[in-house]
This record gives sequence, C-alpha cells and structure tokens, in this order.
Amino acid sequence: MRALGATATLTLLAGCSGRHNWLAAAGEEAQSVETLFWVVLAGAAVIWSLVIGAATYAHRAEAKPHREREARRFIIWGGVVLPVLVVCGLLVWGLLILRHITSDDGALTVRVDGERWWWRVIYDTPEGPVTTANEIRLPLGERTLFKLTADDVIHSFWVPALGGKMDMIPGRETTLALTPRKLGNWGGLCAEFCGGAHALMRFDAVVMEPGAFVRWLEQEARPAQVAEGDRGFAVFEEEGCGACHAIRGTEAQGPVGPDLTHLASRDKLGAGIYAMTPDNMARWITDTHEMKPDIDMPAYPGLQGERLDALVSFLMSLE
Ligand code: HEC
Ligand SMILES: [Cu+2]
Repeated sequence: MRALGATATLTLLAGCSGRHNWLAAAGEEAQSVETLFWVVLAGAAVIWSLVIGAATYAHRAEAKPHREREARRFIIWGGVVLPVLVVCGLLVWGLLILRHITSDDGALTVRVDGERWWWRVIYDTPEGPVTTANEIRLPLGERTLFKLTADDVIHSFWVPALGGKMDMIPGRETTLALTPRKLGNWGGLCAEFCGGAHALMRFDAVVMEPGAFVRWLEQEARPAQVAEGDRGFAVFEEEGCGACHAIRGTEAQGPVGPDLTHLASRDKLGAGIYAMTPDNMARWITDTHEMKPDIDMPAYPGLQGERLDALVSFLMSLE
C-alpha cells in the first residue's frame, strides 16, 4: 500500500515536470495563479498547525470550566469572523485574477476553435484573418487575447506553463489572455473530456521573439507555393483530400479538417502528438486510425509506392 502511494505521488510529480509545468510559470497569468496557490498553501499550513495545536492542547490540558462569555467570543471570532474574512479575501483575489486574465484587451487577437480532436487557429490581422491549426505562436512579452469557442462538444484550452485553463463552449465565446515571459515551446492540451481521442488533443504553444513572430505570421498569411503539375498535389486532388482540407492558393478549400497551407512549418503532426517527419506523414495517411483512433479522417491503406511518396513529399514541402 505504501509502495503504491509512493508510486502514485512520484507519477503525479513527474506529470508536473517539463513543458507542462504550471508550477514553473513562464507567463504573467500563470504566475498570478501560481502565487495565489502558494499563498493558499502556506495559509492552509498555518491554519492547520493552529487547529492541530489547539486540539493537542485541549487533549493534554487539564479540563477546567470556562466562562460562558469567553467561550462564545472565541467561537465567534475564531469560528465565524476569521474564516469568513479569509474566504472572502481569497474570493476577491481570485475574482481579480479572473477579471485580468479574461479582460477583452490584447495587442493581438487569436481565435481558437475546438474541434474533435484538433484546434482550428485564426489570427486576426489588419490585413484579414490568417487560418492555421494545431500550433499557436506568441510574441514574447506581449499580451495576446484568445477568443475561444467549440464546434460541437465542450473542450478546454490549457497551456499550463502560460496561464489558466478556459472552457470552449459551442455557441459561446469565452476569452483568455496570455502574456508569455519566457521563450520556448510550451505544451498545450485539452483539459475537458471530449470523446475518443481527447487525450491526443494537444498542441504546441511556441513563444518567439516579437520580430521573428511577425516574420512567421507574414509567411503564414501567404498562399502555398505549389508548382505547376506537381505530382503529389495531383494525388492529393485525385484522392479527394481537398474535400476536407484547405490549401490556400489552390482549389482545395475543404473546411472539415485542419488547414494544410503551411503544414510542414508546424513542429508536430496530428494535433501535437507526432514529430513532423515523412515516415509519420506516410503512416498518418495509410494507418490513420492506428495513429489516432476515432478521428474523422478516412484511412487510405490502398495508397502505396510512388503515389504515396509523391503525396508525402508534397505535404512536407508545404512550409
Ligand atoms: C472526411 C474528411 C477528411 C478527408 C477526406 C481527409 N482528411 Fe485529413 N484530416 C481530417 C481531420 C478531421 C483531421 C484532424 C484529425 C485529428 O487530429 O483529430 C485530419 C488531419 C490531417 C492531417 C494532420 C494535420 C495536422 O495539423 O497535423 C494531415 C496531414 C491530413 N489530414 C492529410 C490528409 C490527406 C493527405 C488526405 C487525402 C489522402 C486527407 N487528409 C483526407 C479530415 C479529412
Ligand atoms: Cu477536447
């Protein structure tokens, strides 16, 4: 039993390490939640010690009668006034944090739509919306406002190292701001059970220098460069991939699956779960449901040899 407890604790602690660690805040909003957590923990430790101390004292001390008024005063101050003050104080503090992290301002606005089981990401720029998927890039030190919604079931948007989580609700828009303070590739995930591939619904939140971010967004806004008569693109069209996927600058405009215009510029494939390599890409197309169960993309086991190779190199060229 004790071994089991120790294992469970170790597993829990291991889950808190690395790029999903909310106790190593890399952003302003995560920092405010972390501070609140440590203050509550320290306060709870003090109150717990006082209560246990009082109980021990009561147990050990010689029983003697107290005056009625004194006893009542002790109960009113210690049992009513103090807890009410502590809880109200924490409530106000928590509400202030909530108001700050959901308030409708930010240098940059990004709309994220939770789909089963991936993320549609739209950057609102003065030149118009820029659509991408499954990866979010943020400029260091700037406040970015996320407008969140969902397609058909509830999801929850969470980048532990950068900020608190926020539900994504169909038919409603919720907001969340993130102000990253450290460069890096921070992990994001869906924190609300949403069905079969819920645990595989992840993304990268990449924090970049502001200059590099602007260049990335400009590149992301451009249409894809598809060479005239590209063999891989021909296969893409023949197989009907364009019915579900969009590649801006081509006839493929399908809105069902992730936008593939700059697919190969993403670090990961399949909503944050596989490295973006040609091998994984080929398996994604032929063994789709072994790679990610339950997804709404059909597998193409019949696609092999030269046609598969051409399709994979075409997709890997979509930088
Ligand atoms: C019926 C619609 C549909 C068709 C047809 C379809 N896909 Fe998909 N595809 C999806 C959906 C939905 C996802 C997202 C799955 C997930 O991660 O939950 C997806 C994901 C992908 C991804 C991963 C994208 C990313 O951001 O990592 C690639 C690559 C891809 N599809 C390529 C193709 C290719 C190539 C074809 C044609 C051979 C194709 N798809 C046909 C619906 C479709
Ligand atoms: Cu989800």
